[in-house]
Amino acid sequence: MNPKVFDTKEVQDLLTAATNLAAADGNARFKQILHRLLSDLFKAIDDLDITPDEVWAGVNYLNQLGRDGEAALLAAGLGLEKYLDIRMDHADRLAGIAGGTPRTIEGPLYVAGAPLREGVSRMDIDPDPDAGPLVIRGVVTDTAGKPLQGAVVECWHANSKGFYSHFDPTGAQTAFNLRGAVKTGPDGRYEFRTLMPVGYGCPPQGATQQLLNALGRHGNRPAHVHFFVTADGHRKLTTQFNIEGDPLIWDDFAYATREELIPPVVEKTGGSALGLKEDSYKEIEFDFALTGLVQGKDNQVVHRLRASA
Ligand code: MBD
Ligand code: FE
Repeated sequence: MNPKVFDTKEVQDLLTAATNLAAADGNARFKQILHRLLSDLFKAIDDLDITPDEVWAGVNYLNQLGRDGEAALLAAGLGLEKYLDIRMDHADRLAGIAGGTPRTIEGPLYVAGAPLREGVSRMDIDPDPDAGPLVIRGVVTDTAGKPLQGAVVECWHANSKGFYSHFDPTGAQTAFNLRGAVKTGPDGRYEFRTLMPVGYGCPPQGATQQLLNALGRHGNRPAHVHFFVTADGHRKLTTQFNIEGDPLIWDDFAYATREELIPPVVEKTGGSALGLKEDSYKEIEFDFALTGLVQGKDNQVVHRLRASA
């Protein structure tokens, strides 16, 4: 038995009533979106003969997802966040915007409020015996290669366990460990002195991993470092780079890897003079090129709920 009722007047009237589509009250944009999404859900139930048990399993899953606070994590894992990037990339292509450092997803683990330093920031506050020193440095430019003074580079990444401060399930990290912000001088240069991160894994008991298990997927990311880069007169860049050589580099559960975002890791000595925990350290040079405003506006600023400390 697979009753087809979606196209009946009764069901279409129900969708119109549930989203208050015929009335002037409420938010018109919200009503339009919800009507479409609810219609697509109803249609899928009809087409796939989704059972009541399956519907209630899904409803219950949403409750669990909320209790776990993982809706934004699931959005990354389902490729929804990557999809928004694909659309912004395409919008840029259509607008003839080129030459900037490629964007990639923000992810759910940014925390606002890291102390802003001039030129250089030491990001590792807590000891992490399993992580070696890492220097990340480069220059912020416009798309013509001109260094940008007064640009702000924000950086955040995981520790040697793949955990981020503020979200660490072991409670081991202090506020803003492995989180930094630097303002560039006239040379446009920024530098972060930190520790080598390890890839993130979804909480094994969480709702996101539960869903991934049902898909036969893992919930891991290769080692990576996140950035926001802002400068007057330019669009905010949200990006990451990957640590080259990570076995998961092309098997990221959040689909954030891009060819242009895998800089070489170089072995260096002289870390003691920089105050690093060992004289031997790794260095990643990574320059950021920012695109200009579009008709005077930053059309790629994303508003979303973010943690702050
Ligand atoms: C991360 O560290 C991350 O960057 C993303 C996108 C999702 C989960 C954890
Ligand atoms: Fe991350």
